[in-house]
Amino acid sequence: MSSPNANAPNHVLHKPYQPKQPAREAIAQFHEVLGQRRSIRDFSDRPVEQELIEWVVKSAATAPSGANKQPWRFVCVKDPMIKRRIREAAEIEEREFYQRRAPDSWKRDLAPLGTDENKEFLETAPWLIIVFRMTKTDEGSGVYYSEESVGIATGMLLAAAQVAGLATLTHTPSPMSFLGEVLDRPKNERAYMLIPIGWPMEECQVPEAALIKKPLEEVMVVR
Ligand code: IYR
Repeated sequence: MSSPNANAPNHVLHKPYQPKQPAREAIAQFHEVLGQRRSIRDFSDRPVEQELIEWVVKSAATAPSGANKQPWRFVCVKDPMIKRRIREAAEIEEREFYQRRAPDSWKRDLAPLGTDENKEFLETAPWLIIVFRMTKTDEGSGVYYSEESVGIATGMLLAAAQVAGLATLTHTPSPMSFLGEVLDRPKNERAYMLIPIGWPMEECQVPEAALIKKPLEEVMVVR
C-alpha cells in the first residue's frame, strides 16, 4: 500500500530507524537505562565538557512540537558568577516556600525527599540548563501547544543526559521569573525548568521512597 502522503507536495521519503537488535531487546535495553535515572541533588564538581552538553541539547531539540515551531531555548550556564546569582535568587524564593508559602500537606509530601531551602547544587553542578518556553517565535508569530512541546523536549533532555551517564535534577523554584531577569532573556521566553546537570557525587545518596515506581498494572490500561 502506498502512503496517503505519497507525492504530496513538500514531502520526502522517510527512512525509518531500524534498531540493530529485535524490537523487544532494543526497548528492554532502553528501559534498563531509563530505569536507573534518579533525581540527583549532590553533584561532583568534576567538569563536563561543553560538547556533551551540546549533544544533550541537540537530542532535546529533536522533540516534536506544535507545527514544528520548536518553541524552546536552552540556556546553558557554566559561569560560576551567574550560577551564584541564580542560587542566591532561587534560595530567596525557596526560603519563602519552605517558611511560609507551602501548605503543611505539601511539606509532608516532601519530607521523604529531605529537601530544604539550601540549593548548593546550583553552584556545584558544572552546568545549569535553564529551559525557556517561547510564547511567540523570535519573529513574533504564534506557537502552538508550547507547554506540551517543551515538556516533551525536557523529558528527552533528561533521557539524553541519562544515556551519557550524566545526572540531572528537575528543579522548579517557584516563581521562576527571576531566571529571565538574571539571564537577560527577551519577553517571548518564559522560564520553564531549571536543570542542574553533571556527574553525580561519589557515594551520592538518593531518597529510598523515590526508587519506588508504580507497577505497570497501575499505570497502564488496556481496552
Ligand atoms: N521547589 C522546592 C520544593 C519542591 C517541590 C517539589 I513538587 C519537589 O518534588 C521537590 C521540591 C525545592 O526545590 O526544594
